[in-house]
Amino acid sequence: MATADHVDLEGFIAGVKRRNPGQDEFVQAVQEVAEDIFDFIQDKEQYHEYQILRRIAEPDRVVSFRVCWEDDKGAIRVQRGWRVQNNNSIGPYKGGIRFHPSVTESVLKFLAFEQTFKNSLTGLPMGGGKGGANFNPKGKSDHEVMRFCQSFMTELYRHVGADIDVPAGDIGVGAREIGYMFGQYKRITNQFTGVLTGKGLEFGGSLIRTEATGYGAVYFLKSMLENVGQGIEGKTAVISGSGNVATHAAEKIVQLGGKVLTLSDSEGFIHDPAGIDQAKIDWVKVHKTKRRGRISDYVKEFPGATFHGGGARPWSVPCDLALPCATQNELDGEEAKTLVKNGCIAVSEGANMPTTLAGVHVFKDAKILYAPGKAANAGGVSVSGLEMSQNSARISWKEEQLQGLLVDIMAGIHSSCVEYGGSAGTKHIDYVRGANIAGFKKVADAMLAYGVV
Ligand code: NDP
Ligand code: 2IT
Repeated sequence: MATADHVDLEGFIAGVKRRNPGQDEFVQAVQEVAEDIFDFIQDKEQYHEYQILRRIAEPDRVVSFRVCWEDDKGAIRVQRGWRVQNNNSIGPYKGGIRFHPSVTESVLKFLAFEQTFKNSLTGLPMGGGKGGANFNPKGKSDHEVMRFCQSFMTELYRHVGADIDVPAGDIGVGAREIGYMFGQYKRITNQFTGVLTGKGLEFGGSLIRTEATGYGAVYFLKSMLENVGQGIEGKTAVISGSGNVATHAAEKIVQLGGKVLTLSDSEGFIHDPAGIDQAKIDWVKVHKTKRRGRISDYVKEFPGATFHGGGARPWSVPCDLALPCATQNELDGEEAKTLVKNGCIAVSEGANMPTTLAGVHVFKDAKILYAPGKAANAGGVSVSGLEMSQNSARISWKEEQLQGLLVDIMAGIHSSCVEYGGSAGTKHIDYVRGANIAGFKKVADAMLAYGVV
């Protein structure tokens, strides 16, 4: 084989930018990973020779399709759908589906790229993928959402399968949407297989899948704190988002004796100095999923709280712990500095890439405990992997067993990060570096075994 072309980090990033014009989120995600991987592979010739990172940063394929549906007034609506199949070196493509007006090819490519490393970290056999559409479920009737989901699956079904690519939920895609999509897949193919995860318990879903991402992010936080002789009990937490991940992260913080001060949505955040306890979290869950309401309504129900509108984010509220659980780039460099200045000692990302590159560098430089999403929020996809196993075996595991497996998997990811993120002469763990390298290594070694494909 010809000698590899050893580009440096800057040259590599320039190439990624050139090949993906206007895809800022994708470039950001690749850059964050490349910063660590270039350092790690410096003296590992094979990874250069076989262009491993260059190949992981080029999705296996990106499928884009038209999704037509009819709204309740009889008007024809047209949306764009995608499935990005990033890498299946260690298992079938796996990753969620997002319905949100901000969805673009760049957003889904960044998510599929991140998912490849995240899924590798879980230790389960899953490759990386992500899909979605620029569809806004907010304000739509159930029947409109159903017709959209059916139309979306009418194209997607030919690209997915229990051993090919197994989607799940993400922003704007929860139990309702998964039900409609699974129903349509079954109708078209006449097959009852584990093609989606996050299914209802009546039709092949797994216990604790709903809770797994938020709970897992708190288990990871707990491991980081215990590693420095601390715990969650008595600590204050600021959380963004008020969806699946945020509410379950809040629930686990409360169960472990912490106090949750904030939740948010795209319109702003609520601050409840008395603490958002389990009864209040239950109210938020029902309000967001059943009534499809806004977080601002919280202050009408619980008058001790305040609402901060205009899209305000909660990072100025002093806290010990911060958990961004809404969306990408929701915590910038200035906000990261504010958190550190106010005494925040640990950040655990329930969302995918919620912190900008500038923010990541602030946390790294301040040497606080900082868990990137690909490690901290891997609990959700882990239980999805366990749902796939249960579906293949046509069996349902008990809750206790699944809770134990989730705890074990999150502890395993923490150990991997410590193994690759530690450095001689200091106790500090760089969890970003640890997650990037541990996630990369397994995928890279599988790719080396396959040769050039
Ligand atoms: P949900 O749809 O249940 O909730 C999303 C929450 O984030 C809502 O409160 C929403 O507010 C808010 N949000 C969405 N977009 C924006 C935005 N542009 N600006 C401000 N707030 C916004 O989604 P999830 O809880 O499932 O997902 C949250 C994050 O967690 C995402 O980054 C997702 O990729 C990640 N994740 C999810 C997993 C899962 O299992 N569900 C697994 C791993 C990661 P609003 O109602 O106003 O839109
Ligand atoms: O970002 C994620 O890990 C998810 N949205 C969950 C993916 C999954 O397949 O469960």
